[in-house]
Amino acid sequence: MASTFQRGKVQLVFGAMDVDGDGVLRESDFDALAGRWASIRAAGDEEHLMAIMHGWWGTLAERSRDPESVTLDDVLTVVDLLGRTPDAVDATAEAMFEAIDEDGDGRISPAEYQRMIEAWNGSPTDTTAVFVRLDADGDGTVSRTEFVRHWREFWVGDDPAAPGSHVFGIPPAA
Ligand SMILES: [Ca+2]
Ligand SMILES: [Ca+2]
Repeated sequence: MASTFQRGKVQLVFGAMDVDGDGVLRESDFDALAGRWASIRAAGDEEHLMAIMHGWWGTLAERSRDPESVTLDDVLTVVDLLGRTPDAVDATAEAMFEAIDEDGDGRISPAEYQRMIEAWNGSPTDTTAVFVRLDADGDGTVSRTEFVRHWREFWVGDDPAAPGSHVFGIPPAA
């Protein structure tokens, strides 16, 4: 079962994915999110991004009570399942890393990270402070290893102080 903090964390990302704001996730939300992200990217790889976002949608929809619309409780159920299958979490981390790393140099730059957050939030966001914490070794970029660790923390962990808890912004404290 998810703790209050975990629920708040997932609610934050759920709100970002619910682009039309009707309280459930539909395939159209993922199309809109991918479109919004593609439109501000330097990469110009809309198809690749669409494929990744549809992968996400598939993961959620196939475990949802109604495969056409996914509720917050459905997402929490998926998160619960992911917590018991570390390989599945790592697979989504790899896919997300590929999506964020627009220029494919194997590192997430501050600008790449900011574009991801702004696409997901749908508004300008100052990501400087969070990025510094995500860049654990302080080399100015988030490596694949750093990202996978944060991603695991975000979906499986329950520590409000962990940098990984802030991958999608600052969730409400427990
Ligand atoms: Ca990069
Ligand atoms: Ca780093």
